[in-house]
Amino acid sequence: MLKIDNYINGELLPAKESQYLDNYNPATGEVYSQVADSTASDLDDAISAATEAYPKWSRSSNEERCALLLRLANEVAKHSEPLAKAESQDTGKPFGLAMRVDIPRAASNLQFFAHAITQYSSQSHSMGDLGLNYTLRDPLGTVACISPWNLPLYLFTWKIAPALAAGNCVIAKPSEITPMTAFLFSKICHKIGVPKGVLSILHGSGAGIGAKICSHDAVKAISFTGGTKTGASIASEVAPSFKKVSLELGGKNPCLVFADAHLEQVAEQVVKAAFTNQGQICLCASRIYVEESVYPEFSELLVNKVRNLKVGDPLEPSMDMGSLISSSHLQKVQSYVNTAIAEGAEVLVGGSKIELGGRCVGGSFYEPTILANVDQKSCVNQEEIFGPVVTLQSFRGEAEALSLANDSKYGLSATVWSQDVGRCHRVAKGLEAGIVWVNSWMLRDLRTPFGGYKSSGLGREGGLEALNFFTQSKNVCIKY
Ligand code: TXE
Repeated sequence: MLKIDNYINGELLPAKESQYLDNYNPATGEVYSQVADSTASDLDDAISAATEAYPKWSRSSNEERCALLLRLANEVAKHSEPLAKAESQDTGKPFGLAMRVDIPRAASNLQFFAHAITQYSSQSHSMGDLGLNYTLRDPLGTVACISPWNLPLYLFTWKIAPALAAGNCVIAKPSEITPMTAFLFSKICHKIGVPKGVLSILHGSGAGIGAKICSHDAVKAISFTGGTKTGASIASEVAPSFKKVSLELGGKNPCLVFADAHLEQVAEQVVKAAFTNQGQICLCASRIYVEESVYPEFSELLVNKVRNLKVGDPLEPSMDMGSLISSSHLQKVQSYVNTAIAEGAEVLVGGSKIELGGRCVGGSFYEPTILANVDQKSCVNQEEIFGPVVTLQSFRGEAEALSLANDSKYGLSATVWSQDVGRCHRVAKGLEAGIVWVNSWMLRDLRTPFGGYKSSGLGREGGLEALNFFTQSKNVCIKY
């Protein structure tokens, strides 16, 4: 059976203590590979390699780092098909989605920061005849990039690219649930000759090697994406060490549909926003609020479109949705639906596991689900389900729409659908969310700051914010 090894000091190496975890294909329920469960001794080797590589790498030119990242981007693009297949096998998402979104975005993450670093500038402040100040931005040293299972290579490169571009050495840990694309990426790094020690990819459990990476003295910053609980535990663990921490956490994202929206088109878009990747994207819309006057019409439109979604074998090109990430995650999703029903909610569509035959007989497939009459304060409306389950309710006027949308401990993203320009600006201003889409969803400009309000995270990724996170500034003041 294929073993997914670590990438340390430019080499693909087995876990030193030969510990491996089973790696499942969630669409079939079968173990299809084994992933290294790294220990402290693997980490020591990665840290030593990074420490040795840092002096030369941190002094390399922006142009050198740009060229390396562009070579990585080109190789990722050239290997889109095997990477997309691996992504689909690891996550259960449709192969077509990985080909259309995940892998191209992984390549564009690398490209974006390759170019961004060549335009990265700092400031100077003149004090007239008295003197001059100028700001230098230096890399931090060895940094940690820890990514989750839902968009494996997409979020892995989203962190690694700016960290490397800024001149840091990186220790990256992908989710132990979806390690395959990171493994194939490490083979690409080996092939193109990423300088030894500049990037290490350590596999293994979060509570195990993940925690060890974060708490290691040599690690100067942590860029983390994952659950809010995990983010909180990492932040509390490392607080005494004054490491920089960026946390991209969960969301419970509202979607506001006003009466003047083009309801047919918006219903189409809301289905995408709610059920892409089986609803396992932190930016997915999970609370749909519809202006009362059009609630009956819109809910019928939405239910009919969701009924037509095809759920099945992720390798089938015609599939809209594949498998959830695991059977335990499916049980978590089902538990929320059961709670909603017990509280008196109405299941407008979905609500059950899908049993498939053939190679997917052991898979974790779940019906896209819309729940109505869910109390605003119910855990179903307040907690992140992270699956293909949305709630649907009406509102009267902008004030109530905002009050409902903002009634959450999360504040990651929000979507607003209306043809009234003034209203769109007013509502966007009033939403407590780090990312607001108006008449669109997931339209991304990588230059923009990315991150959440409230319990959705700490810090910002994307664009210059990411380069600022992975550098430290020094102000030099010279008296004439
Ligand atoms: O995240 P975890 P998981 C949410 C979503 C999901 C929940 C858990 O609700 O159900 O988080 O998902 C590593 N020190 N999101 O299990 O456990 C772990 O190995 C260091 C939203 O994926 O937080 C993995 O690599 N590392 C999110 C990564 O952290 C630790 C996307 C994420 O694992 C660690 C994914 C520790 N103590 C899930 N514990 C988003 N915002 O997109 C775990 N890890």
